[in-house]
Amino acid sequence: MADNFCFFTKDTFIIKPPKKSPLLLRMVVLFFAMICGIYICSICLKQIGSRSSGPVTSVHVVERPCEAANIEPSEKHYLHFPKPKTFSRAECACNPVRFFAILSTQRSGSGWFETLLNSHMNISSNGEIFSVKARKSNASTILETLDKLYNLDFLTSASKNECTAAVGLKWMLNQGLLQHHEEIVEYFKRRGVSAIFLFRRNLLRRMVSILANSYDQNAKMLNGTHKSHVHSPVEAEILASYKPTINTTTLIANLNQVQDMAANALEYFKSTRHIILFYEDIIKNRTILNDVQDFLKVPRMDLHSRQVKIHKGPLSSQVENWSDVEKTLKGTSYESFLHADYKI
Ligand SMILES: *[C@@H]1O[C@H](CO)[C@@H](O)[C@H](O)[C@H]1NC(C)=O
Ligand SMILES: *[C@@H]1O[C@H](CO)[C@@H](O)[C@H](O)[C@H]1NC(C)=O
Ligand SMILES: *[C@@H]1O[C@H](CO)[C@@H](O)[C@H](O)[C@H]1NC(C)=O
Ligand SMILES: *[C@@H]1O[C@H](CO)[C@@H](O)[C@H](O)[C@H]1NC(C)=O
Ligand SMILES: *[C@@H]1O[C@H](CO)[C@@H](O)[C@H](O)[C@H]1NC(C)=O
Ligand SMILES: CC(=O)N[C@H]1CO[C@H](CO)[C@@H](O)[C@@H]1O
Repeated sequence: MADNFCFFTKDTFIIKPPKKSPLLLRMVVLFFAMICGIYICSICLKQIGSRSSGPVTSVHVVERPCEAANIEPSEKHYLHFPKPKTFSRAECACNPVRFFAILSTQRSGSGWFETLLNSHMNISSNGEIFSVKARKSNASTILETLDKLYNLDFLTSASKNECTAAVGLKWMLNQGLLQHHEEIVEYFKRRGVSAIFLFRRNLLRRMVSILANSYDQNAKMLNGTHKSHVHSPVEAEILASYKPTINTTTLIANLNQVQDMAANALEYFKSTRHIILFYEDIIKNRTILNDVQDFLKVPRMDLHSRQVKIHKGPLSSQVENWSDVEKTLKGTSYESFLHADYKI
């Protein structure tokens, strides 16, 4: 700034008064050079003064935009350097941050999956932010909320420190995601948000989990408190002791609806950067969690969760009217749901 100012004045003086004596002209230029010199010195002194009162790195951040080293040009779109309003990223101000969203349906293991991700020191997944009605009331409130989240200013118990390298949320398809898919897909592409689809292969098992969870909302089987996720085998056993009755009249239509919802979501979001995961596959093969960490480009770590699976063993022992359900699904495309069991 100061340098440009000096050049500018020099040039204008050389061009404008061509007939004055060269000595006078030189004196005037010298005079301005002196003024400039004093001005620059005073600015420098001021900066040195403010530098000694704060950390040197933070001055650098303001002056120079962060640059990610050794990154392919195609990857740059997915890297961000947020400047949160609520705190300072301190020594990690120039660590790149990636944006993600776990897109899932209720009772598909996304709660468990999210606790696994949050056990990573550099991942911050902030839960079902859009379970709150006001935030999903229209597309603009949704995008505003996303802006706040991805700027690291959405403070939840999952918010990490300044060294977060991947920030995201858990988003159920029926929480405004499908309804406002056009604006959200546009946002994901514009800001480089990566989608992690998490579905359940066995939708009949999912239905059992939904019915049992919904029953417990009233029954409160664990000493008068309702729990959707548990941390001990004893609690899991108590919750699993309830055997729901499945309405066989609406069963097929219900399964169709859930399957269509997932298919629609995949179709809408197919042009975003995404990965598709199935709960059953992760249960069987934990190395899939390495694929997820690679997808988020965070260093690989051992991920862990304290949550305990509620419904185990054969499905036939978990449904009150199993023979009816069997009859209804035999010969349909859902027949495999009757047989698929976990071996754990
Ligand atoms: C979206 O909802 C918010 C709050 O519910 C409201 O203030 C705002 O006017 C709405 N915007 C549009 C474009 O409908
Ligand atoms: C992860 O967090 C640690 C400690 O908070 C930090 O030193 C490291 O640079 C972070 N890694 C990335 C990839 O941001
Ligand atoms: C319920 O309460 C009893 C006694 O207060 C306690 O021993 C038991 O562990 C509790 N059970 C659960 C599932 O919290
Ligand atoms: C099954 O659902 C249908 C439609 O909601 C309802 O009319 C019927 O009474 C239900 N059957 C049972 C056994 O609950
Ligand atoms: C487990 O998952 C990894 C990564 O997705 C895959 O390479 C491997 O073949 C899987 N192993 C089994 C036994 O399915
Ligand atoms: C509500 C309902 O459909 N109940 C039936 C569940 O299945 C058993 C047999 O497995 C029937 O006896 C019930 O009437």
